[in-house]
Amino acid sequence: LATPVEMDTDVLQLLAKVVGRDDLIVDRDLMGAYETDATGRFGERALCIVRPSSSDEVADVLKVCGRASTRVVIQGGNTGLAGGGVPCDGEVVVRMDHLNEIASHEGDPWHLVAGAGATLAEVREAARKAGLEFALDFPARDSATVGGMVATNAAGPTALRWGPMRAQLAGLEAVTATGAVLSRLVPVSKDNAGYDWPALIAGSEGTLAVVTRARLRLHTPPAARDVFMIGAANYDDAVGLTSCLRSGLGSRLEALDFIDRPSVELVCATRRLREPLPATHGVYLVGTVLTEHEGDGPALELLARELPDLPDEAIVGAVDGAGRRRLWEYREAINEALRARGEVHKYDVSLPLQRLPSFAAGLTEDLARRPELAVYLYGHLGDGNVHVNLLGVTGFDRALDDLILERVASLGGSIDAEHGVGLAKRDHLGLTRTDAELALMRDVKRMLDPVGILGSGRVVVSEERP
Ligand code: 2HG
Ligand code: ZN
Repeated sequence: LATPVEMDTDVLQLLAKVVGRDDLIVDRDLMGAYETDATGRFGERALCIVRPSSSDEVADVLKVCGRASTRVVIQGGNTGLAGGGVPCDGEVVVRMDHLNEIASHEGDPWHLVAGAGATLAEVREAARKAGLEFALDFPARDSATVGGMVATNAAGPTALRWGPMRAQLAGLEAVTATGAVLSRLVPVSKDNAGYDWPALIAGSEGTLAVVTRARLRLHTPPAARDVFMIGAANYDDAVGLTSCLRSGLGSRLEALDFIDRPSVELVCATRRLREPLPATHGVYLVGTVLTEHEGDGPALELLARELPDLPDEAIVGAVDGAGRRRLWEYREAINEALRARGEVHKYDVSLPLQRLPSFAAGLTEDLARRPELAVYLYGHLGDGNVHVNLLGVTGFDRALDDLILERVASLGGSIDAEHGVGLAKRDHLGLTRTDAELALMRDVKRMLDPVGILGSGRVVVSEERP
């Protein structure tokens, strides 16, 4: 019988044959960059890093690993926050950066086909060059990749108007754990022939198949995009304003995020920014309004009409590029400002909008018993999506996870909104999924990945686990 070391040597040799020596990294120093994620909380020692250059090479990598029962984790831009894209001990990390081709004019002018390794910024730029737009955008745009975005069903502020990554998919190519290349990239917009497997792979966080290419929908750029910031006294007022804005602006409201007072203070201090509004407020709303056609009328005037009782000093608007960026900076700069202060403990959750005030109040009450923690709340208000960020937590804290996620579940929310379950929340999946749903997920996982090599232990834990 081969010893584990001999088996690993065999696997490494076979992988080198598939991807070529230059795209197999085994040097411990070079591997370090791929072994931890952006939170610094997840990641262990990898067996090696491989960088395939085609879907067929991905398939061959998986076949080699499957035969040896060697586990694999798929990594895009490594911007994940839930531990879904970094290795557990001894896993092969499959980096997708070589599959970064972007092709426009692929049979439908309102689509482009992007390789899994293309970044969000590259997709946005390719769309712009075609005179069109890709709907999603968020701060990790220069690193986050198409494959990772499909795998996590990524979203961000503009998902309010356009839906998350799954809604941007007009087609997908993916490789199953057993090495079958599944391709549905034909340029048709309506296709109901059989089960919608691309929709299943989107959001499966690298546990069912490896995304290799995606056909993405584009849209015509709006005539104008205006940005506003509104100060609200508290979460009740913020929710009231959200309802007014959503019903008054309809599909013209592209994004509506919120920032709590501590996050505004943090960003102002870190970036040396002025207060965004003349007075201070408990909660800040920042949003984007579209003018789709020239004749639609100025967006900020429409907005002011919807909110006649709002005092002038509680709202500012921006219609030029620099002004728009300045207002969104208060929101986009929070993650980096937090990271500069130390290890950040994150929960990405969603709540029915009306329950958001109870959630925030309950959290304050719960965390009053943990005065060493600093709490920052922000997120995508229109979608009821809250990013709970905590400074002062050391390592893993199961009691804290339970406290926060059980509160979310008790209010009818979801323990995961857009970042993924990964390793971070796999043990809490049952809080907002029934036993029957979990059993279905395990069945699907077993069927698509019978040996259990793909992203093993993430998202849904097999029953055998103690
Ligand atoms: C955002 O909305 C991202 O900025 C990251 O989803 C949020 O780091 C976070 O908690
Ligand atoms: Zn977000």
